[in-house]
This record gives sequence, structure tokens and C-alpha cells, in this order.
Amino acid sequence: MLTSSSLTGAVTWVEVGAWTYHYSDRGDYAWEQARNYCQTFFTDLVAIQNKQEIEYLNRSLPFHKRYYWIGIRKLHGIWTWVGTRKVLTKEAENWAAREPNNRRSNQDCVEIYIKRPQESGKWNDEPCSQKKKALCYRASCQPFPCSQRGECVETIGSYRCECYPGFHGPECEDVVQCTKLEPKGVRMNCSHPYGDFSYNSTCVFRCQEGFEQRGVDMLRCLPSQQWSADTPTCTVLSAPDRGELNCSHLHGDFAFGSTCAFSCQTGFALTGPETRECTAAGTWTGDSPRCEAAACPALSVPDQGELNCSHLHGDFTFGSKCAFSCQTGFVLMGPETRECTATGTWTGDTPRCKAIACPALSAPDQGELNCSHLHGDFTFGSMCAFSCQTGFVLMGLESRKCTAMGTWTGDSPRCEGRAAARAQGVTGLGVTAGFSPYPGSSLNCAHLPFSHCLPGAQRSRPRRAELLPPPWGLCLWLHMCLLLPDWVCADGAREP
Ligand SMILES: [Ca+2]
Repeated sequence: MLTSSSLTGAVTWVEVGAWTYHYSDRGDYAWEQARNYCQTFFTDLVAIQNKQEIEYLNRSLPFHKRYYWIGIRKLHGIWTWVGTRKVLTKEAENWAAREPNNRRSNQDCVEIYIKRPQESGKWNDEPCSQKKKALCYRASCQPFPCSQRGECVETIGSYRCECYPGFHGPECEDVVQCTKLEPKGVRMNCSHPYGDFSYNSTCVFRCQEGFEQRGVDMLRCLPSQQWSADTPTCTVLSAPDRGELNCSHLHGDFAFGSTCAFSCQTGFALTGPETRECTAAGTWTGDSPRCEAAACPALSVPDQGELNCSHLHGDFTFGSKCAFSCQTGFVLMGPETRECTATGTWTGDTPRCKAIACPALSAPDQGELNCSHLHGDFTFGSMCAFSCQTGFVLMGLESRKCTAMGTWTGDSPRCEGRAAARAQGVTGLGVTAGFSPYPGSSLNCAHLPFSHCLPGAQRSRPRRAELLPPPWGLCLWLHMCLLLPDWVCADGAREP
């Protein structure tokens, strides 16, 4: 359907159902003027929402060589939908190839190519002062749309209501219903903003004097068609959790003069009044008492250990159980578990973690032992270092460590004499010879005087070489002068 508007005589419009597109038929306007025009006679410059609409516009509108302004422009350097002031998202962009190019740096407004040979339906940035046709739309959403119980969303040629929670129907005219409440023995007072027992209806409850309410004071009808809680009930006095009620009645059950005493199970203590009495006014004295689990002192984690508790009625109260364990290298001394009793005390004593012991070590012969102990003498983490007296060499490990298994690393070292120490050098060779020309004479080579070594060198033990066998008595003693370390005594020295 195409007609001329009687309002200006200069408007052509295309109508599809409720949302209509309009464009200025005669005049071409700068962008601001075009917007002004649209806002005066319609709603605004078009805010294109999807490809379907672009196709529709390209199909429906006539070709115009200067094309049409649409409702996007640069605000503070950002492309923005002017109607909603929302930023143009990447997904919604529909630019022609190599656009927006902002030629001459003044292209701040957007045109749509309608029926262009190429890039038809695409957008281009243009200087806002250019004159083009205004492409307007008239919104379908009424001033007070969707019964004011939802968002009105424009669609091509129509609109749709997105109802708020609690409402439904095309115009959100229907309200969610909850079940009708008919509680017994409890007074109810309801308010129904949208209809009887409907969305957001609230009901408050109160018990008669002398009765006690169990449950919440107020219910609300939720969008899920459910009430926010169960209907409360009114009861005569009842025993507290983990407690008992013992009543005596003078004039009738739970009537004037009735007295009720409260007590708690073993391990629980009463907080609140011990007794309540039904007064002449038909109310009970005092508040509801409660039974609370007996509390034990809080336990702490042992040094080098862990504590793992489970609580039945509350942290460190009657029924709480705590298990103890120790880190590697430590052994638990005391009970593995403790339990909070009905009297508010713990079973057993406080356990502790003791470092695992290794056998005591002793110093090697001719040596010394030097130990450091982390957790106690010769226990897990102890470290012992070994050393030898002067003149002795440590054979084996220099140190041993007590492991988490209660054993020492390595074997015991020994200190050995340095007799086998090697000479550092030879400074001379001594030769002593003895000769007896007569067979059978008794030449005692042992009594021969030996030559001496220079200071600083030590003489090796002489060795005899018998050049001629007895009875000839020719003997030769050989010794060396050796440079030995200070700590080697001459007696211990041997030939290298
Ligand atoms: Ca451009």
C-alpha cells in the first residue's frame, strides 16, 4: 500500500503492518535536518536491526542518486545508534567494501546505498552536511506498551512483548497464578497486587494466643507459580529439638494454669526458660527455649602433626571427634582420637608428636663426634660429623644423618694411623758397607754406624743387602732420606 501523507504532502511511506518506514519524498536534507524531520513527523531515523530489514529496505525503496541517511553517526569518535545511544557492535556492522574510509576526515554520518549497482544495501560514511533523503521509521510500540509488564521490541512491521517475570501473553496481560492458600488453625492476611493468589501476592500468618508458629511469617507467590515457602502451622507448645517437654495441666490441656517444663537430652544444655506457663491472657510466658550441644575447649594442632575433626552439632561440641596424626619422621605419643563428651570434656590426654629415635652414635677410636640435633638427641633430623686425631685418617663417611626410619645413613667410619703415608720426596741415599776379609769372623752389621740425613729429612729403616754369603761377612746397608709430612713419626715411616 503506497499513499501520500496528508501531513506534509512531501512524504512517501511504505507500510508493513505496524512498524512503518518513511522517507522524505521531495527534500534532501543534511543529516541533522533529516533527523529533525524524522523526529517531527515519525519516530526517528531508521535504526537497522538485522539483514532482513536491510533486504526489505533495498527492495522497497526507490533509487535515489544521493542515497538515504540512517540513524548512525560518530559520537566522540565512536559509531553510535543515535536512537538508543548504543555503540555499533562489530556483528551489526554492514559497511561497504573499504568503508568507513573517513575521506577528508569529516565523514561522521552514515548513508545506506539503496538499489546501487554494487554494494547495494551497504553503508558508507559521508560528511554530515551532505544532502540526502531522510529514511525514517515510525515505532510500533505504543507509549505504554505490553500492559507495562514487559519490554516492547520492535520487529519488521510489528512488535513483540518480552514480559517481565510473573507475566505472560502477547501483551503480557496474563499473570502467573499460585495455588490458593487455605491454611487451617492459622490466621492469614493477604495482599494481591495483580489478582487473587497471583504473582507477587503476599500472605502473612499469625497464630492464636497460646499457640506457637512453626515456619515462616510470610509467603510470596513467585514467577515460578510456587509459593516462597511452605504454609506455617500453629501448635501448642512443643519440645525443642533434642529436648523434652513435660506439662502439668490444672484446668485443661494447654489452658490457663498449665505449666510446661523443658529439658534437654544428655550432652545438650537448655538455653532460655526452663518452664513456661499459660497465663490468664491466653499467652505463654517467656520465649521458646533451645537445646544446645555441650561445648568442649577447642583443640589445637600438635607440633609436627595434624588434626582432623568431624563435628556433629557444632565446632568442638558434644559428639565432635578429632583424629591426630604426625608428620613423617615423628611418632604419635598419646591417643589417636579424642571425643567431646556430654560433660564438655575431651576423652584422653593431649597427644604430641615425638621425633623417631636413632641408636646413639659414639666417636670412633682415635676420633671425635660432633652432632647437631633438630628435635632431640639422636632423633630424626640429627646430623653427626666425624673427625680423627692428628696422625689418623678418617676411613668412611664424614657425617651421618638420622632418617625418618630411625636409622643412620651410611656406616660407622674408622680412624686409621697414617703409617702408610707416602713420602713427599727423596733427598738422599745412604750406603754403609762392612767387610771382613777372613772367613768365619764375626762382623756384626747391626753395629755399623749409619750416615745421617740432612735436617728436614728422615731416614728410612735400613735394609741389608748381603753381597757375599757368610762366612765372608760382606754386608751393605741401604737407607734413604725421605721428606715426610710433619705428623709422621720416624718409626712409622717405611719405604715408599
Ligand atoms: Ca566514505
